[in-house]
Amino acid sequence: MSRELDLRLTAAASIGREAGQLARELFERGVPAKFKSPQDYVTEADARVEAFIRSRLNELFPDDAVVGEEAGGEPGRRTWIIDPIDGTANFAHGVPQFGVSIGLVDQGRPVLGVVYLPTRDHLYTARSGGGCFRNGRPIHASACADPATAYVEIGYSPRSDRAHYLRLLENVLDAGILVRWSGSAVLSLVQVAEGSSDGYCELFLNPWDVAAGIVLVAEAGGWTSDFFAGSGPYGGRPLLACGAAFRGPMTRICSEGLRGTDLLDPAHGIGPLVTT
Ligand code: LIP
Repeated sequence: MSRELDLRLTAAASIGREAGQLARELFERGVPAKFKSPQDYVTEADARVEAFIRSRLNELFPDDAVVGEEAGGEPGRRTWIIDPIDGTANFAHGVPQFGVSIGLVDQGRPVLGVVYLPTRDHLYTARSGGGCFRNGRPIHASACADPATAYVEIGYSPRSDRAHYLRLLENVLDAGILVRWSGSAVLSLVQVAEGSSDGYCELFLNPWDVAAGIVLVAEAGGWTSDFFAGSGPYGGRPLLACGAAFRGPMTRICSEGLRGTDLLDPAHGIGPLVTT
């Protein structure tokens, strides 16, 4: 298995880098944006980059399933989950904060993650049990354990329940945490993996937003909620991610903010409530 994974990691890293170069060219050239629904952007670049990644994966690993944000797909025993451009709203506004994300889920468990941020030329790679790397150098999640010094990202899209989001935000602010939001789940997750932020929470995410990033965080010594708990969340779910030392405070603060909502149902992978 680890040989097969290593082979896939090498391939995904090279495909991710090439896909990111294409995304960057299209970003610099400028492509028109449309809306899939209010505030949910898509550009011609999303479809082109996804088609490129799909064709390369299909060519190299014809027995693996592929699920992507733009063209969908059916999961299989081993499934590549791809987000061609995460941070599309940033991309569409000329903000150079977006990334290509390629994850691999084997029998329901995420085992490999590659994220490439083309405007920074940062390539993040990890596979189960192998550590996490940025441009080939090991990276580690933060050691922060104190909310009063923590910097955390709280993501939002109109798919999140607004009342739940506001309660969560209020709780996090009350705890003294400094809150920011980059506009890209993938970017938020690599920041947790490299320790440039201490945590990240978003109430509604799709598997392509997180499949790669949660492997990066886990392999960097961080923690995430179990997004892939149960029988395959190919719909939206919440996600919590942070450095291992911040897991207690982060889950307590977020859980308190979400008390009384169905988001703490173990089926979502973030319950039960942690109070330590
Ligand atoms: C977006 C995420 C963002 C989240 C949005 C959306 P896209 O992905 O990165 O963090 O808030 O719901 O999923 O559309 O830019 O690939």
